[in-house]
Amino acid sequence: MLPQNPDMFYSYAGNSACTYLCKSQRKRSHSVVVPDAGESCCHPINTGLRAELAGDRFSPQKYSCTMPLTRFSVSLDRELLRRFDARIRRDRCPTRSKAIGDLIRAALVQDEWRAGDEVAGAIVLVYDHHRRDLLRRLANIQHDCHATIISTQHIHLDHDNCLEIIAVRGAPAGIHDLVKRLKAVKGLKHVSLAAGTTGARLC
Ligand code: NI
Repeated sequence: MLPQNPDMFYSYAGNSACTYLCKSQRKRSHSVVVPDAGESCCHPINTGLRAELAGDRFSPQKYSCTMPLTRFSVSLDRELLRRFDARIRRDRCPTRSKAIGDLIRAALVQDEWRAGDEVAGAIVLVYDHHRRDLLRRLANIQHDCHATIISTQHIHLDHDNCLEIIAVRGAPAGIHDLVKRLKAVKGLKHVSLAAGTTGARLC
């Protein structure tokens, strides 16, 4: 079965080629690019596609999921493992393997930022739009950094307060520079950066 409400299905082939398949496209033509037999795929959607399309023009073998997994044993302090398991339960993480994989990916994303690779993320601002000159200053900074900014979303939280989410992509230095310039603006109640990734180097 396919997931209940997927806006977009994700198919992964090899290390670099990603194919996005909209639900509507699938219904129209099934014209999807799928991993060739033997290539890696790492998303559960492939299982769904396999079932969905098995009776159609694609053979199930074309979707065979051959993402290599490696088992390894880890020795940990008992108390450390107990706390880790408690955290997994609290976060409703289904398995230790997933939890460890998430930690590794988070560390690799930090490496991307340190190494100066292309990264992506979001800057969150909260401010009172009545503050004198504030909107003009924010607009000037964002225009100066337009190459880094993908989009900006503005939400009117209440009569006074605004939430602004600035999606960014590019070199970490450029993003940090933008954050510093925003933090220097007087009148902002909150500035934070969610340091994410383009996902291109992760699986
Ligand atoms: Ni507003």
